Amino acid sequence: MRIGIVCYPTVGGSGVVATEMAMALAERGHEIHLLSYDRPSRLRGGIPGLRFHEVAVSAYPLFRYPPYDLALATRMLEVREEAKVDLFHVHYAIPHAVSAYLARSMCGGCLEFVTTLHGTDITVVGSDRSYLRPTRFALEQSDAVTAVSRYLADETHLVFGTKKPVDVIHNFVDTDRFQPTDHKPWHQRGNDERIIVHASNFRPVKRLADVVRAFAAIQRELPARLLLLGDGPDREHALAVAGDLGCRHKVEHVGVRDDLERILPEADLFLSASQTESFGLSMLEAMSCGVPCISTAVGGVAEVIGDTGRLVPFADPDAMARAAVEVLSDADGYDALAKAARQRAIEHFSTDRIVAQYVSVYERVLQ
Ligand code: GMT
Repeated sequence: MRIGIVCYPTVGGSGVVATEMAMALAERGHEIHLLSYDRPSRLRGGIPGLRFHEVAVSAYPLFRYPPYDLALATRMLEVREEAKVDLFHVHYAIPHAVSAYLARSMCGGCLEFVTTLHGTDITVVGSDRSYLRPTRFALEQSDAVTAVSRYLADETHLVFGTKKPVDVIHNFVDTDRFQPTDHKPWHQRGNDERIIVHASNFRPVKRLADVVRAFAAIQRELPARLLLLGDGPDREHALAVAGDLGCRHKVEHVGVRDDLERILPEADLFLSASQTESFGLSMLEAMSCGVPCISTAVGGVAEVIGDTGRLVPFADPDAMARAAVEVLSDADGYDALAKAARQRAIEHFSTDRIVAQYVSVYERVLQ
């Protein structure tokens, strides 16, 4: 198939999923055209059958907000004409699904498109009504809609009041790239300091300060160090909280890294304190490395970690700390969880399994 994939290029999960999809499809013999306003950070060069098309948005003094959605619709049409793509797959509804609808209307219905919902494209419109109507319209016009969790599919019906069928296709992980190394777990190391990790874009929804509060309580009970992977608006606040709680010297801000597969296997535990999380891709990457997760019980997280980690109430760092201390104090229980996490990633979320589900949606649309 010839497929156009549209995504955000940034470190956010939807861009990661779309880019990994593009590479996986190209490696399976499909011709892939990836469209975005910048080169996605996960995109590796030199993959035969995969081309990146930049969407340029011209600045003009009159435009306080340059109309990216129009530039994208135009670029989609150009790619359709040049490369004869069979269909477009847009990741994140706002504004990509609207641009796809516009491109299709401009060519008299010459193209099909599939929209994948990732999270805040639905949950944000629940609170910001200015995006609701065009997004609902574009979803209803999509040839197929998928969501990355059952939770998000249900939320879509609730927020939009639409009956549009939504296929649930979970996110996936490259279980060969993200795999355990010969790094030993805490109880087999000479130094029994537990390595705890968190990875995100440090936006308010991630509640980074709650991760730090939980860590502060953990390290009062056990020797531990916290690695913060990523960056974003809440970094300084969270580090200040670590200072206030007297554990700043045990918290390391590692920053944005593109070699997570090297760092995650060195961790003993992953913490997530999100307020909402439709899936939680970085938790899946940790699980694939054999790292158990403790997360707030929100959104679609239970669908990801199942019984291979622990879920705690939202905004309760003490409960998170208690769960972590329990997990990090029982060597046998810990090993069983780590093994189960890796096994779950392989059985339910492998690239082969999930990419095949998307391909069957494409085939259905193109019938
Ligand atoms: O909403 C965001 O945080 C951004 C969004 C994205 O596009 O990067 O993340 C969402 O999509 C990810 C990939 O499907 C999911 O793993 C995240 O759980 C989801 N984030 C939220 O729901 C908050």
